[in-house]
Amino acid sequence: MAALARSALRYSARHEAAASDSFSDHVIAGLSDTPKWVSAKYFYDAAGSGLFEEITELPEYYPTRTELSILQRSARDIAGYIPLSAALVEFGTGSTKKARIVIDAAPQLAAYVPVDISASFLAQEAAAVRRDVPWIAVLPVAADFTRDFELPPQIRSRPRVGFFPGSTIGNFEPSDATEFLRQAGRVLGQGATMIVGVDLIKDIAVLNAAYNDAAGVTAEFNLNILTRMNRELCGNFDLSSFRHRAFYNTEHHRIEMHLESLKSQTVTAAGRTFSFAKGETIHTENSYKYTVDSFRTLARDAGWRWAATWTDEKKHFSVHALKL
Ligand code: AVI
Repeated sequence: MAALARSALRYSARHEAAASDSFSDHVIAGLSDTPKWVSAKYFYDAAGSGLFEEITELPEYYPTRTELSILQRSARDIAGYIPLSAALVEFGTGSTKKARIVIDAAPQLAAYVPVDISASFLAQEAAAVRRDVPWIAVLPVAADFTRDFELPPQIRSRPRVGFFPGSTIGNFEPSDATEFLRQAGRVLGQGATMIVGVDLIKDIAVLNAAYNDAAGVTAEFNLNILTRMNRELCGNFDLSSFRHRAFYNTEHHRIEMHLESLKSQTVTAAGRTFSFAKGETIHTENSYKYTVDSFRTLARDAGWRWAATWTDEKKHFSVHALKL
C-alpha cells in the first residue's frame, strides 16, 4: 500500500544527477557506471511496497517498532511542541499510523496535511483519517515532497509543524538530507516546528541483522528491483544468479545494500547489454545512521534550531523536535 506512496524522489543519492526521472534512462546510467548502482526509489512498486510493509514487522527490523514506541510514550511531550490550531504537514505519508499518534495526543491541531506523490493512495488515507478524526481538517497534497510545493491556502495563517518519521531521512545522502530539511523549512515557513525520526548508530550486529533477516524478506525486497527491470524494461536478469548483500559501512555510518552477481554474465535490460564479473555488485541503497549529536549538527546546518530529542531505552532510534 505505502508502496506507491514511496515512489517519490526521496533517494537523491549522488547518482541521481546523472539520470533522468525515467526508469529506463536511470537503469542505463546506473548499470553503465563503475561501480554499478540503481536508486532505492525504484524498490517501491506494488510488490516492493508490500515487501517493505512486511519488513517493518520483522523481529530483526527494530526501527518501525521502536519509533512507534517512542511516539506512543512521548506523545504528550511531543504535543507540547505543537502550537494552538497548528497544521501538521507530513512529508511522504506512507501509512498514517505514526501521524495518528501525534494527532491523538494533540487536540490543539486544526489541520492535517499529508503530502505524497500518489494522489489515489493519499485520497484513501485522507478519507480514513477524516472518518476517524472528524474534528480536524484533512487537506491532502499530491506532490513530490522532496521538491518545493504549495501548502493548501486554508493553512496559510496557521502555525505549521512538519512531520517526517521512519528515518527516511537516512536514505538521503547527508548533503541531500541537509538540503531536504532546508527545503522543508522554506515550505513550512518561519516559526515552523519539525518532528523527524532518525535511526541511530548502534551495535553493528543489530544493524546488520536488521537488513539480513532470517526469513529473507529484505533479500526478496532487494532482488525485486531486478524483477521490476525484467517486467518494465524487457530485462532478462536471472534472479538465482544474484544475491542480496547488506552490511554496515563503519566509515560512512551507513547500511549499504547491494545485489551481487554470483557468476560472470551478461544481462539485457532497457535495450542494452551489461556485463557483470563474478562478485560485482549493483549498489541499491544506503541507509545512513546518525548519533543524536551528528543529527543535531546536520539540522543546524540546514537552518533549524534543535528543541528536543526522545529516544528508547536502548538508544536505537531517536525522534527530534526542531524549530525554525
Ligand atoms: C524506508 N527506509 C527508511 C528503510 C531503511 O531502513 O533504510 C528501507 C529499507 N531497506 C531495507 N530495509 C528497509
